Amino acid sequence: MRERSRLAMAGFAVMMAVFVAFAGAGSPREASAATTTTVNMRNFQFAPATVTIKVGDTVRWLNNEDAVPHTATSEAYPGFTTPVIRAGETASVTFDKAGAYPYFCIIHPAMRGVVLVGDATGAPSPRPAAVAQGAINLRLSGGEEVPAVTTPANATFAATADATSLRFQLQSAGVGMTMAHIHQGSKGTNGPVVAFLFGPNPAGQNFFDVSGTIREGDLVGPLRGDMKGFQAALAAGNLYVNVHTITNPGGEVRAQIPATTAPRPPATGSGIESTGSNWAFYGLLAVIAAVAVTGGASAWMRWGRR
Ligand SMILES: [Cu+2]
Repeated sequence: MRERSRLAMAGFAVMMAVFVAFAGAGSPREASAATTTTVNMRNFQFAPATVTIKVGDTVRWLNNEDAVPHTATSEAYPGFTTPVIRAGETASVTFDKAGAYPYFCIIHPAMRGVVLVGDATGAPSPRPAAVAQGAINLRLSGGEEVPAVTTPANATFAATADATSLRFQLQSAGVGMTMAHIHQGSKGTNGPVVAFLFGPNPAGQNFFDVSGTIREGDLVGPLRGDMKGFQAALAAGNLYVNVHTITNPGGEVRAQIPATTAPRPPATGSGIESTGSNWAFYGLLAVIAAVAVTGGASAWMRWGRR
């Protein structure tokens, strides 16, 4: 009897051991246990730029810079965004749906990455083409809004005016951007729209890069069909560039076009002449980027002007 019960107990122990081992190795729950993958933000890059995870896994971004803040923000709106991650800090996002999630840093839009969840495939979106240099070169900020807006969103506006038109490129990064305009108004005041730069896209998007030419027929509002009035407002420093978002429909980032950058009569032999070729070059880059981005599974991307 004693021998028997010992054998029985040994047999039971072996069975339990086998069961536990099997359960540990083979149960679906154990196999799909959620994991966390770390992406470093370092030297203005996401490293690795591409991560592949399972549904339910988490990506944790770690800012390894000495001082520079970053975000990880999906190109699609609403998608996801981390808060601003300062040096030494982390932020995490858990992905509950399979798919490819291209993302970027709102503060440094050339930083590009992609999270592939499940069987999704893809690559980070191409970096945006550089912003052209014009006679007017502005960086938009929330601080210039009236009242001021606290936001990591930012935009870069370059333009060159002549007597009959204004050529521009506007590159903007923010959450849920719907429209961008030139408004009439002095610094510290809000005024009406006089020209469209981007949108309207009521659905919102988190990045856009548009370029175009505003001519007399494009002017609206109080300056409708009035290029002379537009030029006068430009010369007086009475125009500003404004990007609107779903969160801040009155404007998220803004920059006044200073009077000092108003168009001058074309000076012979001035450096301005050479900007023509730059515009053509950057325009081509922008078109290539646009085709690449819109062709690359980014159905949310819309273009306000052609
Ligand atoms: Cu950044």
